[in-house]
Amino acid sequence: MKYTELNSLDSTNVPATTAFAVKVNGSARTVSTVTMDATAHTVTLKLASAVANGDTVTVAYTDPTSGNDVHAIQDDSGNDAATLSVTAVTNNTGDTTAPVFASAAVDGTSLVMTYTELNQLDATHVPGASAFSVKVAGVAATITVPARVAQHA
Ligand SMILES: [Ca+2]
Ligand SMILES: [Ca+2]
Repeated sequence: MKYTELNSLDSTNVPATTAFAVKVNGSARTVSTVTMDATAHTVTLKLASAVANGDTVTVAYTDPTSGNDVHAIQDDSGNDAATLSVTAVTNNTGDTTAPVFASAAVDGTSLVMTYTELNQLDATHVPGASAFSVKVAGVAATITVPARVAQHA
């Protein structure tokens, strides 16, 4: 979370972990620690368990009271940041799950192999035709066109 502030954020009197509500795919995820980088104006929440690639993540923050609190997201002068309602979080967690072969079908000269994959397949770095071996009625067939990767359905 990044805040705009002319001065430094107060990295000493940080809010309690319970002031934050993080949800992963709609389920609450425990916040273990809260740290603040005074000059970068960032509040970093460490989560009890890791978020996976493709998960939908939201964050919310509740200012402890409407008055001036000792422990809050605040600047060096003690001015508290406002309550933040449920806000979408950009998920930068990398994809470490490989595509899995699902099925193959042929229609005339087009042989289509379908893979299951949460994200898009890489249509730029495709394998060469030599990576494939196709037999028709037990006889090796020539693959004349480079393999083409299309978006999965
Ligand atoms: Ca307050
Ligand atoms: Ca304050």
